[in-house]
Formats: sequence, C-alpha cells, structure tokens
Amino acid sequence: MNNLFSLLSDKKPEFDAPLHVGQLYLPERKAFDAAFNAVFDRHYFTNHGPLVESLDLEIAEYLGVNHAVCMTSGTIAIMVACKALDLKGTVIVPSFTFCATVQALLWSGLKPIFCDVDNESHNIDTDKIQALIREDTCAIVGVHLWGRPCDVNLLQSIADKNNLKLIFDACHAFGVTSDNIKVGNFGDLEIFSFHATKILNAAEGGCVTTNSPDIAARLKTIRNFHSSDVDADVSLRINGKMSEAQAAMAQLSLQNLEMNIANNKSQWNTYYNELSSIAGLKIIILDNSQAQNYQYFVCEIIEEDFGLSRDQLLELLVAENIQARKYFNPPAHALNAIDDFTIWTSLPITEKLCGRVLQLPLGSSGSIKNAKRVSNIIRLANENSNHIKQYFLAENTKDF
Ligand code: T4K
Repeated sequence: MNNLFSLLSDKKPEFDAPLHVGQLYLPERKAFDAAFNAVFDRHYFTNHGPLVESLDLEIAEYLGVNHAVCMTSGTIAIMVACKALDLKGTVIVPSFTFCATVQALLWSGLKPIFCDVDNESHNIDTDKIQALIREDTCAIVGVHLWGRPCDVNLLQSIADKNNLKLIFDACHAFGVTSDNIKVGNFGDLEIFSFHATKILNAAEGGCVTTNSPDIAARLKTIRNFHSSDVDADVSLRINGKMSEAQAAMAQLSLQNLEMNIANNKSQWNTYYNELSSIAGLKIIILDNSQAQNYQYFVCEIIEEDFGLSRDQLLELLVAENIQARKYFNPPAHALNAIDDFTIWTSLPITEKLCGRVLQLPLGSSGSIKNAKRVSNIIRLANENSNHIKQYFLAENTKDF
C-alpha cells in the first residue's frame, strides 16, 4: 500500500509538473498574434479604445443586458459599483467568498455585516438577512458562489422591503442562467471577473452589468478619472479603464466561450462520475436545467465519513503535484483589515465549510484523462484512509 502515495513513500508524484486548479484558457497563437498586432498597428493601447468599446457591447449582447462596463479587474469593478450606487454605511455580505469581495467593500469605505451562508447552496442565507439589517444599512451583496446563482427573487424582495440596494458579485457565474435569464440582469447591478482563471479570461479584467441607463452612465464616468464624452454627476472617480490588450484577450476568450464551457463540462462530469459514490465526499452539484459554465469542481470532505480530513487529503494530493485548493482560506471575516470590525455575527456554517471545501483542477487546458487520474488518487485515499491516518498520527507525535 505504501508505494501508492508519494507522501508515504519515495514513489514519483502522479504528475510530473504541478496541476493547478485554474487550468487556463490559451487562445490559438495565430489568433492571439493577429489581435495583438492590430493593437500595435493602431498605436492605441488604452483610454476606451475600439476593442474595449466593442467588448462592452459584445458582453451586453451575450448576457442580454442593457449595459456592460468593462474595467481592469473584478475588484476594481466592485469598488466602482459601490460608488456608482453612492453606498454609505453598512452592507450585508457573506464571509464565505473570495477575500476580494470584502476587500473591495472596505476600500469603498463600507462596513461589512457578515451573514452566514446556507449549508447546501453555499450562498447567503436569506433567512438570516432581516435580523442583520440596521438603520445605516445601505445594501445587500449576494455572491453567486461556484457559479450557482443566489435566490435572486427572494433577495430582491428583501432589498425592496427594506429600501436597500442589491448587488451581486457574479465573478464565478459568467454564462450561467437563473430561471433561464442570464446572470448579469439581476439586482441593481452585477459584477464579473475576467481574471486568467475565470471562464472569460482577459488575463486581468472585470465588468459591471446593469439594466439602468443612469447607473451605466455613472459607472462609465467613475471608471475614467477625468472628463470624457460620458459625464454623470459623481463625486469621485478612479482609473478603472480596461486596456486594449485585456480587451483583445477577452474577445478571443468570448469567441471560444462555448467550446471552453463544453470542455469544462466534460471534466466536471468525469469528476462527478468518478467521485459521486465516495462516502464523505459531498459534491457541490449544478442545476442541469439551467445554463452553467462548469468553471469549478468543488466538494466538501466530511472527515467522519471519508476517513481523512480535507487538509490531510490535500497534503496527499499536493505530494502528487495535484495543486487542489482549500477555499476560503482565510474566510473574509478573518482578514486583518477588519480587525476593528465591531458588528460580530455568528457564522457557524461558514466556519464549518472553510474546513471542508476543496476545489479540484479543471479548466480549458485541463483534460478528462487528468480528471480521471486525480479522481483515482482521491478514491485510493478514501479506500486506504485507515492506513494513511496512521501516517498522519505518527507525523503529529513526532513533534512532541
Ligand atoms: N469576487 C469573487 C467571488 C472572486 O472569486 C474574485 C476573484 C473576485 C471577486 C475578484 O476578481 P478579480 O479582481 O480577481 O478580477 C484566484 C484568482 O486570482 C481570483 O481572480 C479569483 N477570484 C479566485 C477565486 O481565484 P487564487 O489566489 O486563489 O488563485 P491564483 O491566482 O493563485 O490561481 C490559481 C492557480 O492557477 C495558481 O496556483 C496557478 C494557476 N495559474 C494562475 C494564473 C494567474 C496559472 O497557471 N497561470 C496564471 O496566469 O485567486
């Protein structure tokens, strides 16, 4: 048994090179060269160039939303969105999200009130919001985690009842639908990330979508730090302009989106078929009646049933060069920047999930074959968990 795992023996790792969670989209070299040569030929690199102008329209068309306003990153897009809505005071937000969601709120001068998430959906627990709303609360921020949309209608009714703005961090959910409507159309506005590890890859990039012409005008004004042809009445601006290089990359990625989603789906289904019968490995499933982007394969490792903790399994995988990731580590409520944060709320589900959630390698440059090899290691780990546990116990007692 010992020579099954690199961690426990001198066996060669399963993969010669690290297999990362974000298996990136790489455009065809010829198409990439043509797009970038055109940028160089135009001698026009930024400041609302022709590629950014057309990308705004292409994304709006793809999502079926009236306005898309592209920016340098998802994080900047959240900050610009907060200013566009003129948010001040406290904001209800889940802590179980990537740190950028909350960091962007803090940069915007807002104070987060953390709301726990639902055990099954991993999204903001709609039953817990009302009790957290205070007189100075200005907005609810929902995060469509792992690309699974929040309960958008219920959140809208809670926001309306309490006269709050509603924002969605849709950074995981490009191309996904809720009730057959594309994410990007909900709340006052929604924010996407086009980071290299996302389904729409601009290397870095992001955008805000909205159906409101007034909000769109404010977004366009704020993303540009000095006056231009769109000038809404706003108090503060920033440099959030997307460059032509980012837009060129995003356009190539958008052209290949359906192919990349199909590729993700085949890897996602492989993991599902290989892993779904393993006790203690709870797969975060997707609703196949809706459009999905299959960007993430995420599971919970329940130690009592699986036989190993999430962290032990991860150590085993990393020794095989499988760079799976634990999310979210740390959770947003544990960030240094909120040391002076005083509105403490109880977050038992968030705390539990932070110790259980594991994301497996998947993406445009990934393959079914690799998904099978990763699954095989996980299955072997489960089957040999008693023996492996002894290894970890022995390692722990070495320290004493
Ligand atoms: N809201 C939410 C809910 C988000 O998930 C994010 C970002 C944001 C807001 C903010 O959007 P941006 O400002 O980023 O546009 C990654 C991404 O950096 C981050 O964009 C993403 N979410 C988050 C979920 O994942 P890390 O630090 O966990 O992963 P990273 O960047 O180390 O990449 C994962 C692996 O992929 C690496 O270990 C190696 C591989 N990789 C990565 C890059 C960038 C490559 O092989 N090549 C590469 O070029 O954050």
